[in-house]
Amino acid sequence: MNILIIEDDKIYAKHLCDEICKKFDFRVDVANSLHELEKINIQEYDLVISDIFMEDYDENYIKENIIDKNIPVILMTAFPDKVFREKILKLNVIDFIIKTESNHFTHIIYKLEVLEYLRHRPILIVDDSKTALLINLRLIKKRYPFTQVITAKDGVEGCEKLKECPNIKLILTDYEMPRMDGMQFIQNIRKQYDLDEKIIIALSSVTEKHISSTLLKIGANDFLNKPFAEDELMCRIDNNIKNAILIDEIKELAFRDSLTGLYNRRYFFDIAEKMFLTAQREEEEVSILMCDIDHFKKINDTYGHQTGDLIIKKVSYILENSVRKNDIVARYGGEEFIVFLYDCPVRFAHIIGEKIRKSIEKAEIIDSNDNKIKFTISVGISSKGDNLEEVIKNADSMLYKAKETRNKVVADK
Ligand code: GH3
Ligand code: MG
Ligand code: MG
Ligand code: MG
Repeated sequence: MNILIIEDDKIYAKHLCDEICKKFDFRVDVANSLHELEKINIQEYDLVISDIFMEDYDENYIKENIIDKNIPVILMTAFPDKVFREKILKLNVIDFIIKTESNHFTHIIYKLEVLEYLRHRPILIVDDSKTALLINLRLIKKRYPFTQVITAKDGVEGCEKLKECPNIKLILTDYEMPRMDGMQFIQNIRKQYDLDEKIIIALSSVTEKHISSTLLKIGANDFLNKPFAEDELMCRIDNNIKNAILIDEIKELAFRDSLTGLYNRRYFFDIAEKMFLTAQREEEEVSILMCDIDHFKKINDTYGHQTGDLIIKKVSYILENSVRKNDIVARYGGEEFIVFLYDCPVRFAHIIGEKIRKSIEKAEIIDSNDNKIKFTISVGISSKGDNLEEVIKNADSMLYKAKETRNKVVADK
């Protein structure tokens, strides 16, 4: 994203710019005055974060020069009063953020995180009322301008859309609908997805006392009574998405090996067990590759542990880039790796193993003392076994055989 910050407090602008650059891979420019702003082509930016009051500059200027040109804007102000708030919320802006001493930039950073997170994760709106659908659609497009919005007219269509577009993250659903109502729709989603996988916000105008708690109990993440304030829905969405981002981060920490970024052993077993059962059901063949760096102890002893780490990272990189996206590569132990190849008979796995062995044989690393170091791995492959553990055990025996010569691939044929 290309971001423009318009702010006359130079220090504030600089800090905000630094914070954004620290966190995101965005290009950020700053304009500190109207004079600087007039030299800039605003159309080049995906998003403008702007102060409201500057010399010769107020919300009317912003309205005419930025908002009316359809550039997404986040406004910042230190002094929002009630009248001003009302006025701002009527404008076509993503949000307005209150500058305070204590929160520094957290609100803006959060907002950018949410916008970025939803950039590749569509929002699904389900409602049988065309008017309600249109109002929510407009609201979402205004508040989340980088997000694709998908609509459905009832739960049945909602389920279809979810199947067609598996990366939908957030669902806004009405309660009373024909064919499949909100209650049944939420129950259907929860059969397949946990609370953190699909976020559901239920919206209803039903005045029945227990409807909100019932919807929450069967699996909605949040609930809003219709009619609701536009800003409130946005805040609920943002809070739920913030939680989702935190959960994703925690999962990443729990599932990934910190040195290589590969999946760790625990996650490997978690996911590989499931994939193995699916493969058995669908009668697909899977293969396991066990890889181990040769004479690694000697490399560590000669060049030091840090150099050893560089080699582990290089091997990980080659492994990950030698297999398909839906195969799993994990760090199994210190200098041992495991690869799960889905829908891959052992003879193909052998070809892949050989390709990996050769790539690693060709690679080299240069460490901090300018040592050029080459390294090799041995690979054991199997697809034999009634369960995952057996296949791994067989691949391990093949690795043991490969280690008789090293820099070798042995497959269980
Ligand atoms: P072989 O060819 O038989 O596999 O010999 P090897 O020396 O590679 O095998 P061995 O199992 O004897 O030694 C593995 C070494 O890997 C020992 C351990 O200190 C080192 N190691 C394990 N984890 C790490 C790590 O994260 N970083 C580094 N640098 N070394 C590690
Ligand atoms: Mg309805
Ligand atoms: Mg080993
Ligand atoms: Mg080794």
